[in-house]
Amino acid sequence: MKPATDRVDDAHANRRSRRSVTSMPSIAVIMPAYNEAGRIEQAIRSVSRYRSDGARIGPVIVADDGSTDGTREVALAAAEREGLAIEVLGLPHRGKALTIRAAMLDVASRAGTDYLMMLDADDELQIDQLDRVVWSTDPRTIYIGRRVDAVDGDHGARPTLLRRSMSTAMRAASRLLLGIRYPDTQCGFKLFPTALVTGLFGQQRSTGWTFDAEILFIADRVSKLPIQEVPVIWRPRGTSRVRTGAVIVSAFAMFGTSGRRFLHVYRPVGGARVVRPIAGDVPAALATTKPTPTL
Ligand SMILES: Nc1nc2c(ncn2[C@@H]2O[C@H](COP(=O)(O)OP(=O)(O)OP(=O)(O)O)[C@@H](O)[C@H]2O)c(=O)[nH]1
Ligand SMILES: [Mg+2]
Repeated sequence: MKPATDRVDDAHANRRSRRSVTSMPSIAVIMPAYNEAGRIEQAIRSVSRYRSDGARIGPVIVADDGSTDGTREVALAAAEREGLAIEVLGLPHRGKALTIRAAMLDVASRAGTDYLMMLDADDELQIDQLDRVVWSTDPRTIYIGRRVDAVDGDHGARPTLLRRSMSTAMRAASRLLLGIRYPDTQCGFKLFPTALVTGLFGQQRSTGWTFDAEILFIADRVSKLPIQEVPVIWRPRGTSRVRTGAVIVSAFAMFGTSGRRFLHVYRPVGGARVVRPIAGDVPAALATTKPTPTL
């Protein structure tokens, strides 16, 4: 049996050769970061290396909402060392959900890329796993990471029993209250077509842990947008900062989303009709989709 390092190298090489035959869209990366001085350097390095490898990545934006541990300085220094241009947004401290929302809306209005990627700044979900995406010809497709134990010869860590139980509860709640069936709604590895970001995140009302589920609900159940899951490996780096208590409190917010669901508050984004591409189809231009509602 090959040593673990060789298996990891083989997995990277396999993914790289796959990328050369698929057409990757251009992607702006938004990394939410709060007190990530200890982990963000490695995340910046991974993004930079992937970009130098030929991936269509950039701009790279760190969405910091008031870190007190020098995250901003560490990120800028790491980017300079790597020769990667990054922008650090200094947002008021309002937590991950509202920081992501603010950054997505801001960057969507000026990025000029096909996609906005939301990527955790702790390098636990490495960006080169974008090579696993089978890019659709439908430009409205949303891609969401789904953490798995192993894929393509790559092996990840198994979350603790507590985290698995929390994910199970989250899965059940999203299915019962929102009617969505994605097993890993919380994965910090997601891509949204830039043209749809304002319509989706502009309708986000969740301020806590369940915001991903709200966005997926608007995309899936309200807007019937195509959503593709991407198997990704998760490699923990340090202790998780997700607190059970905060998750339980924030889970109640899903009742709010569910209430808005039944009051028909959410509006479809990007045209409510699903167009399934067939072989030889010319990809539909985003400009031809219905205008997205603004609230
Ligand atoms: N801007 C901002 N980013 C945050 C905040 N809380 C978490 N993040 C970022 O979100 C990403 C994921 O963090 P968390 O979901 O809190 O959890 P984690 O400790 O990585 O937990 P795991 O799910 O176990 O990996 C990291 O890049 C964090 O820095 C916040 O309040 N503001
Ligand atoms: Mg993490």
